[in-house]
Amino acid sequence: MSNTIGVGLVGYKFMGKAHSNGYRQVAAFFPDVALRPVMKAICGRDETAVRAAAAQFGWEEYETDWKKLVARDDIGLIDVSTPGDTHAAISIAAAENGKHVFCEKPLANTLAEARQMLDAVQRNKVVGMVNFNYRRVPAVQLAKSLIDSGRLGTIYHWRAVYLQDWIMDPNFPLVWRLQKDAAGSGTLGDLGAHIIDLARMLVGEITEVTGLTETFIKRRPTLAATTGGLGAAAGAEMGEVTVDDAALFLARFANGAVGTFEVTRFAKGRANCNSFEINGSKGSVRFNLERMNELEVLLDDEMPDVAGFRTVLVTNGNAHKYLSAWWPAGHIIGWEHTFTHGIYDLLNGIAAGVSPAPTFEDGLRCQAILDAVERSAGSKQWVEPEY
Ligand code: SOE
Repeated sequence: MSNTIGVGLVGYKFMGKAHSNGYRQVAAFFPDVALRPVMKAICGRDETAVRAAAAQFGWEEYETDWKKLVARDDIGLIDVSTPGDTHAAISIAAAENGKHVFCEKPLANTLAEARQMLDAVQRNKVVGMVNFNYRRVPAVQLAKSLIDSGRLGTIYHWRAVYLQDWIMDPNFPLVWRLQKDAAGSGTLGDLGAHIIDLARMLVGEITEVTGLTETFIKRRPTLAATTGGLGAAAGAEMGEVTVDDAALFLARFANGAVGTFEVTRFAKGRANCNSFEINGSKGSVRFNLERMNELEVLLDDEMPDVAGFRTVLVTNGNAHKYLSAWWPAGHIIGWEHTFTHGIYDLLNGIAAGVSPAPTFEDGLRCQAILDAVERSAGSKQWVEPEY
């Protein structure tokens, strides 16, 4: 029987639900996990709603004040699943109280906040991990192992898009993700952060960027109510959209590769298309989250008459990290599993006293790139990230 750690989760909506599921599943499917999470308390300001969430997701108790949560003696890990404007305050307070921190992406709303957050976890010698969950899709891991073992050769191109369409209706209201004060930025931070993180993991560090951002619908009805997931009901007033609806940028990598990034919530028909292609001197890979158990692979070592992309079904049991924990080969997994994989690595990291990647340092580097893209969009120049 492994040791346990008390967990306190701030946020009970979309991400709170996804993270709760991860804590519930992890020890059942990964019995070797070094620390078993005890779901002590979930926290939110609306008492009726957070009480219902505690019961629904399986938390022992609830709190309505995160300051109380981060001070509790029975809690060793604070999970920050709130909008970006509270990431810094909660994470820093948690670290100052000696708690390990698991924070939703992007790490912060500004580069300055990200620096303070990294400093807080380092100074207090606690584990800090950012939930860039797509790192732990088995097909993405397969792409990484092909790159790391040299089978794609020298990497020349990174080409990534993250496309959604859930706010195309002009009557869709001003949810927090459309307000700069709450979210920091729009598609750039929400979706761009994911593909920046994947690019850093798969290709390497980014040295300069040039980009643009656009807001297609500048005024929307104010928010009357959230209705679950990303859904929301519109009120009667109108308000200003203060973030980007789309962002595009070019990048140069330290290793000589070049990349393109495009993110939007206005790609009609694309619900959650997080996709990249990588081209190397000896091969290429292509991934699309909408077919997340597959990786398209082309390798030079094929017979010329049958050479071409092949679609690899990434489900073969022990061959890939994480998969053997779930089901027999051929029984595919889904989006929610990526959260459990991250939580598994997080708990093992805490037991070993090591922050698993993506660390707060990774979160800071991603934030520096987001910041550089925004500066470049303003100046219409190439800009270097301020790491
Ligand atoms: C909404 O755009 C959203 O839920 C993001 O916030 C998530 O990070 C992404 O994984 C899916 O889309």
